[in-house]
Amino acid sequence: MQHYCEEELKFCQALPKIELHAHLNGSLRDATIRKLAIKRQLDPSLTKLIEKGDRTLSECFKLFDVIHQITTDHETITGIASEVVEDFAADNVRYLELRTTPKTRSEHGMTKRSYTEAVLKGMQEAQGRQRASKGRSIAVRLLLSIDRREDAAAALETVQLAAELQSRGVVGIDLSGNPTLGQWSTWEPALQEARRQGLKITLHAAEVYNPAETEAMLHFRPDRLGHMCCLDERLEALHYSTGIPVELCLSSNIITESVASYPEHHFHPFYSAGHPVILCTDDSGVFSTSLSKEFAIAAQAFQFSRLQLWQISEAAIDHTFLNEEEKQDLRKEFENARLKLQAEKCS
Ligand code: 6MZ
Repeated sequence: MQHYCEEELKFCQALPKIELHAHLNGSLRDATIRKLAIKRQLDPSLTKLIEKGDRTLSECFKLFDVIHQITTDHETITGIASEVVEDFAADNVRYLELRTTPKTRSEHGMTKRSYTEAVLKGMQEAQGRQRASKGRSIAVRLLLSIDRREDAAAALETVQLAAELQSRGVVGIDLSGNPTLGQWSTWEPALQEARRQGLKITLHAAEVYNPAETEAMLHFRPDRLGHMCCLDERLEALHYSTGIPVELCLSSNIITESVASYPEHHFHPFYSAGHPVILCTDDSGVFSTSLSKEFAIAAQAFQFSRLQLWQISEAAIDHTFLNEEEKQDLRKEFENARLKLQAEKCS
């Protein structure tokens, strides 16, 4: 069943957009995954997992482990980073904060640093091609993710790497991974260090019901939160009182069954309460979506007008991890896009 209308999708494609929650290895094109699976002679039983369809949250994490088996070397990492940036640019995303978990793979001579440099290389190549083709420009920054399977030392290594690479476009730290694993106390010291180093912080929170952890995360006061699906009344009130912006991913939460249906998604109550919300894709490849589709789905589920869609898109600029001057540049870009669309309508 399609949860959006084609006419609205066209409008959403024309809308300039900001993507703030996209995982690199979750954003791979289907065709790329298949090609890499063949090249790496992936076990056919694992290939089955790649076939699209609804998948629970735990199946999703199994799928990420499979994708990680086929995106192992530096060249592939650079290639997928470049392709993902191009896909967001083609969807009229003007600013992308891509996130990825730095990986150590001794068999490929890969360290967390060399992995991250391979990603940065791919991002730069795509941006260079975009500028050369005089296509739509896309600005990109990188967040380094701590996987919940990692211990305190590994988390700190990622934070130190991010701090060293700030001048190369790394702007923050994300905490993600299977929400049923690990303990908040393991990563908190590394996240405190990230804050001391001037990095921004976003946390996957309440993707499953875990009130003690969600409360600790809210008290930590990250710059942004992701998901916030499973809150009781007390936590919801605490969350509202913090004013921390939330990255919300409709398709991801529905497909993984964290939320029952689109109209019941918490995007709408958060938005209606005036709490800052940002529409994001999460894993556009794994969930067969795009940011334009997420906007079109929101339009249908919550009966948003085109003006509201535009306002939601533009408001995301405030919540990027850019400095004030860079945010101002993006606002100007949105204004130019608005004038261009109006002129096209009148001609
Ligand atoms: C939590 C998620 C996620 O880092 O290898 N990831 N973590 N919840 C989600 N909701 C569905 N989707 C993706 O990209 C894949 C990794 O991102 C995290 C997981 O740790 C996954 O292994 P990278 O580029």
